[in-house]
Amino acid sequence: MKMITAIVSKKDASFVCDSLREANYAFTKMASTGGFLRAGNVTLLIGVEDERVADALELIRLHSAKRMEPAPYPIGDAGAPLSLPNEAQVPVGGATVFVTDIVHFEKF
Ligand code: 2BA
Repeated sequence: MKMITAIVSKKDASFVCDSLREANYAFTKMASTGGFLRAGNVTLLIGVEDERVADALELIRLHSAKRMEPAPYPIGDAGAPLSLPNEAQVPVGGATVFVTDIVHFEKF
């Protein structure tokens, strides 16, 4: 058995969780905060049988891949040159995933 610890952005968390739920994975969802940017993110603890690890990772990858999305410049942003379009492409999403061996698993 393995424990997948997946840190995903808040924006993607509900999509990742829905897909895991639909595929019958048991998991725990925790509100967390990035140590560097101090922005909120979501940490998922997913205990899975070895043979289901790849499938679970694929679901996480599918719903939280790093991508570029348009974001509007703040209105009245003094730093934005007038000639720029009113939105910019910013990186969003992405997941940090750890897969660890579980030595012992029990439910009481
Ligand atoms: P990512 O590397 O994609 O990390 C996103 C979030 O995943 C992190 O949020 C943290 O909550 C978690 N995480 C990443 N690596 C981890 C690890 N080895 N152990 C435990 N948790 C981990 P933040 O810490 O707020 O970082 C947000 C983004 O800032 C990072 O995105 C990275 O692009 C950048 N970053 C983080 N630390 C940095 C540093 N020391 N110097 C420069 N940039 C850094």
